[in-house]
Amino acid sequence: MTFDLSLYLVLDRDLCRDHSVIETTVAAIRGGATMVQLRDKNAHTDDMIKIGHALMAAMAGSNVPLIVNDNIEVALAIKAHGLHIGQDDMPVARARQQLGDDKILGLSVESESAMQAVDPALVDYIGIGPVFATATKPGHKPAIGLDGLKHLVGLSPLPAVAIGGLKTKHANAVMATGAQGMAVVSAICGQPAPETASRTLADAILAASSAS
Ligand code: TZP
Ligand code: MG
Repeated sequence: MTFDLSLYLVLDRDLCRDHSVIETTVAAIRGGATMVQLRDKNAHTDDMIKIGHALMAAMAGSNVPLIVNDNIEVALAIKAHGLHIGQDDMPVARARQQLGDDKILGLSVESESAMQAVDPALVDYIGIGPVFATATKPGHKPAIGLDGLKHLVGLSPLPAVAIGGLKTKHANAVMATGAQGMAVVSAICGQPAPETASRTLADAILAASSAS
């Protein structure tokens, strides 16, 4: 499946609060989100499958892929478009084998050594971060900054999306590193108007990518 990393919404049920994850997703896609990730570090598999089915239904016909964070069982159960794993999750080769060749596999990379170990035959895209410190992911690895992002993007054998503390004001600097897009949680989840928040982000990213 083809995909566009420009504006990648990573869901957080706690941050979504007033808007459910479903409402937030539909609004974000209307505003221009190009990828969505179901990420819920507290939910049990059964719960995630329930939400995942509802998300797949809500996103049907949008052409926006739904990626499941870290839980292959959920990804397979809901026939998601892909899976995103971190360095401490299941091995990449096993993820690819269980997922099949037609699905999207994303991998988080936080260091040069991890980037050098990426097998581009197994993975489809790289998530790089955290660019800035963020309260959304407690205990995250040290922030790499825009210079760190540029360095890792330069070493990446695959299209890369930046994550961590990213807001509209960062679009020019992030896109100038060669990243294909920005992944955000709190810049959309929990915003009073998630559709407007997404549109503002998407417009800034588009403008920045045509400039660089
Ligand atoms: N991985 C690295 S930082 C992060 C994840 C999931 C959270 C990003 O959240 P926010 O609110 O966009 O800073
Ligand atoms: Mg993980």
